Amino acid sequence: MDNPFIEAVASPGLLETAATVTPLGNGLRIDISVRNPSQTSYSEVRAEEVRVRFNAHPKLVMEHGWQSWSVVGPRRADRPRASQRMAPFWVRAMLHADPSAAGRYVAGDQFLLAADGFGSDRNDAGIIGALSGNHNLTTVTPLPGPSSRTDSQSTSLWTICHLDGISLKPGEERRLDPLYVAAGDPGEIYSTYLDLVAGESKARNTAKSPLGWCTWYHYYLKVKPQDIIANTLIASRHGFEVIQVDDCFQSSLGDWTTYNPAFDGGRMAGLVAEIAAHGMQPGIWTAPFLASPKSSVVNAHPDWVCLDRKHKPLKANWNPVGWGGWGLALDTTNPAVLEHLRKTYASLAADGWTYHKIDFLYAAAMAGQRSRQSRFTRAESIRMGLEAVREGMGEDAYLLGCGCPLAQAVGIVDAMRVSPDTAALWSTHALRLPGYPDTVPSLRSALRMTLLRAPMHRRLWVNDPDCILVRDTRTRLTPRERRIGAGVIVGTGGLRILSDDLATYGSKEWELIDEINAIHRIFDKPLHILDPFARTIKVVPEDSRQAAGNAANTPMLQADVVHVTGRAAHTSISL
Ligand code: 9PG
Repeated sequence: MDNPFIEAVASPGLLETAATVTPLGNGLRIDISVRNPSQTSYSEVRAEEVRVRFNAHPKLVMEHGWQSWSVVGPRRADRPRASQRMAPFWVRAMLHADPSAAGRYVAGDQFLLAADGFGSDRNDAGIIGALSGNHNLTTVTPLPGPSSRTDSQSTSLWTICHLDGISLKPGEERRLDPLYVAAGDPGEIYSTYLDLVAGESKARNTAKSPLGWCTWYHYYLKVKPQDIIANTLIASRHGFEVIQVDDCFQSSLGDWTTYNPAFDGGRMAGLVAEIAAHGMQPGIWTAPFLASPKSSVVNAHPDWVCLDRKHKPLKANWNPVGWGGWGLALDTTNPAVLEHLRKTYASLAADGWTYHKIDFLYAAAMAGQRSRQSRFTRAESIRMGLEAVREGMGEDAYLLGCGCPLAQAVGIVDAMRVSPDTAALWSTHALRLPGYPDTVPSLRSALRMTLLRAPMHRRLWVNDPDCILVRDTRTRLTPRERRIGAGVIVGTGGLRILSDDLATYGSKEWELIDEINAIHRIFDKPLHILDPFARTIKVVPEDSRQAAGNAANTPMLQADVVHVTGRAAHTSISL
C-alpha cells in the first residue's frame, strides 16, 4: 500500500505522531505512537483521535460493526444507511464504535475488507485493520476525499484510532494498537489478517466447542427451575456438556448473587448441584457492566455509573419487559467497580458455575463520562472490566462473550457470539429498528453474520453462532429452514447450543442432532471463506483449503442465505 498519511487531532494544542512501517505477512504493519511535544509543564493536551489516510478507493466493502450483534455484509462504500440517523442514540452507541458516524459513513470497526480499490490499478481487494484492541477502538471508513487520481469525488480509506480525549502530559507518549494493510485475494487476506490478530493479541483459541443447552430461545424470561431440571435429565442422556441458565434468575439487573423470587431463586444452589451431578457444566448468564437504577448495586453506589453528556446516568439498553426499564452502564475505569466485578465472579465461581455467558459488554466501551477517562480510552475501559471478570472467575472457567466489541475481548474470552439473536422464525418483518433490520432477532440474520465471521473461529476464539432451534412446535421455521440453520451452525464449527424444550423432540429431531454431532469435528478448525463477496459463501476448513474446488470429497459448507432477501435459497454440506 502506498502513501499512508497520518494526522492527529487534539484539543487544545498539538500532538506529534510517529509511525514505523514494517513488512508483515503479505502486507505492512504500521506501529503508531502519539506524543505531546510541549515542554511547558502546564500544557496537557487531550488526544481525540489519530487518523490515517490510505491511498485506496474501494467501491464495494464489507461493512463490519464493532460488536457481536452489529451488521456484517457487503455494501457499497458510498451508501450508508441514512435511516440509522433516526435511531435512538443508545441504539447507535450500542452498535457502532462511533455513534455519530451511524448513517453517515459505511464503517468497518476493527477492520475493513474491500472487494476492490487497492493496488496500482485499483482493482485488487484489500484489508485494513487493527492487530489488537488493547489501547484504542479502531474504525476504518471510506470517506470522500482526495485521491491521487483526477477524480476528486473519489473516496479514500481513513482509519480512525479513537483516543476518546485522554490527556497527555508534556513529553508523554502513547502507543496505539498496530495497523495492518494488505492487498490480494479477499478470502486469503481475511484469514491472514485474523491469524495475525490472534498472534498479536494472544488469542485463547483452543477451548472446547461443546454441545450444550440454553434456557433462552424457548422459555425466555418465563423459565422455572423445574424446566431446567427436566431438560438437564434429557440432555444428560444425549452427551450434552453444558446447561446454561440465561436471563431470568437475578433479583435485579446488576445484582447477580441474589435471586428473583418469581424464578424460585432459592433453588439456584440446587440447580448447580443437579447439573453437575449429571456430569455437565453449570452455565450462567450475566451482564457484568449493566445495572438497573433500581438495583442494590446502583442504590449503594450511585457513583459507579457512567454519565452521559448531560451528566445523567448513561443509558445503555432499554428493556422494559425483562429489566423493568433502562440498563445503566457501570464505570469500569473505577477501581471500586473492578473490585466489585472480581468479587462477584469469584462468588459465582465458588457457587459452582463454571461456564459464563457474559452479555451486553459494549456498555463498558460506550461513549460516556467515566471517572478516570483522562487516563483510559474506551478500549482500555472495557479491557479492564473484562480482565476483572476473568480474574474473578479464574483461568479455568469457560468464558463466552456476547454483545461485545470484538477486538477488545481477544485473549480474554474462550468463545464469542458472532451474530445478532436468532429466533424461531426466518426473517422478521414486524419488529424493526430504523436502519438496523439485521439486528432484530431472526435465523436469517444470525446465519448471515455467522457465515461472514466464520474465519474468526479457532483463530480469535471459538465462534458462538447463537442457539440451534430445531423444534417442530412453537416455531415459524419450516423443516427446511431448521435444517439450514443446523447446517450452517455445524459447518462453521462453533458452539452447538440447543435452546428448545427437549421433551418435544421426536426421532426426527434427535436424528438431526446426531447428524450434526457426527460432522462437527470436521469443521471445528480454523475456517476459510473462498470469496467473502461471492453470492454463495463457501466455507472450507483451513487444512483442506488447497484441495477446495478440486477434490469432490473436500469438506465444504456452501450457503447463500447471505444475499437473498426472501426465504433461504440454498445450503449444502459436502464431505
Ligand atoms: C437475554 C438475551 C439473551 C441473548 C443475548 C441478548 O437491544 N438489543 O439490541 C438486544 C440485542 C440482543 C439481546 C437483547 C437486546 O439479547 O444476545 O442471547 O441472552 O440478551 O436478555
